[in-house]
Amino acid sequence: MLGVRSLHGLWLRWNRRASARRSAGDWTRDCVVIHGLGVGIEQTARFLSVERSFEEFEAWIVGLNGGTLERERIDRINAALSGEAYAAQTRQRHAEIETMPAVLDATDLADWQEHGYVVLREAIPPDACAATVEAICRHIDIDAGDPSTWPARRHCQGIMVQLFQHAALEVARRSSRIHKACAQLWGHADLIATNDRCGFNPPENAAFRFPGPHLHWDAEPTPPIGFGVQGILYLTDTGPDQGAFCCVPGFHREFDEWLRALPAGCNPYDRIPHEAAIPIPGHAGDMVLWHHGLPHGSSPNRTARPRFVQYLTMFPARIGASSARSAT
Ligand SMILES: O=C(O)CCC(=O)C(=O)O
Repeated sequence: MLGVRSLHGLWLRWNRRASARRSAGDWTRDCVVIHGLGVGIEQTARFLSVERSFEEFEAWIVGLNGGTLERERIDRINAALSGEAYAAQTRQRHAEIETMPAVLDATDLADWQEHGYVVLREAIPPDACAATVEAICRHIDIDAGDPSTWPARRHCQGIMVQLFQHAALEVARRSSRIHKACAQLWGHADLIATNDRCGFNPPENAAFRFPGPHLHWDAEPTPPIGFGVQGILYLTDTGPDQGAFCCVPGFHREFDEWLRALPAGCNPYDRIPHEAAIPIPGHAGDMVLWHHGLPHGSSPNRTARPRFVQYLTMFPARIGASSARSAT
C-alpha cells in the first residue's frame, strides 16, 4: 500500500463501482491526488475504464513513476488533503518561489486582468524545447523535418499526443519561472503542476483537416465561473496561422452576466462569439496562460510547419484554496 490519502476512494469512484458516491469536493481532491502522483487525468480514466484491482492501480502508478514513488510526493498530497503542515522540503520550495523576483510585470498583470491571458516569455530554454520536441517525435514515431512521416503518427487523439511521462516534460513542470508566474496569478505558491499531455498540430492538406479542439471551456459554463488558470507551452515558434492557440479576450469579465442573460434552455456553446476569437502566436519556450472563463481552442495550421506544444498549468494544492484570486 502506498498510503496515499483518498486514493482508494478515487479508485472506487473511477472504477465504476456502484457503491461509490461522488461528492462536490471529489473532483478537486482527485486532481490533487492524480497530478500529485505524477499521472494524467486522461490516462487514469482510461486505465480505470476497465475493471482493475486497487493493487493493480497502485502498481500502475508506481510503474509510471519509473518504479519508485518519491516519499515527498506522497507526503505532500497527504498534507494538502488533511490540512496538516508540509514537510520542510515542500515549505522551502514554496518560500523560494514566494521570494523570487516577479516574472510577470505590471503590464502583464494588467493585461491578464483586462484580456484574461498573458504570455510568459522564455518560460523554458531552447534546449528544453528541443528535447521535448524530440521526445514527442519519438513517441509518435515521426521525423519533425520529414512531412511524409507525419500522417502515420502514432499515439495521437486528434492533435493531442498521449505522452504524459518523460524526463523532458518535467523541465516545465518543475520550472521556477512557470511556478512563479502561476503563483503571481493565484496569489500564493502552494500549487501542483498538472501532468498533462502534449500536442502535435500538423499543416492542413487534402488528407488532413484540423479536427479541433474548437472554441470551448474546460470549466463548467455555469455562473459563477470562478477563477482558474490554464496553460499551453509552445515548443517551436508558432505563428498566428500555424495552428496557434486562440481565445476570446476579455470574455472572463462578462462571462457570468452573459450566462445569466442567455434564454432558458439555451446551450452556451451555441452562442460562443467565434468572430471575436484571436490567435496568440509565440516563440519556442513561450507559455500562454489564460483564465478558464475564456472560450478557447486551437486552430487550423495553414503553414508548412507543424506546431508542437506541451499542455501544463498549476492549481492550488489545498482544498478550499481553489477560489483564491489575485493578479496584483
Ligand atoms: O491546443 C490548443 O491550442 C488549445 C488547447 C485547449 O483547447 C485546451 O487546453 O483546452
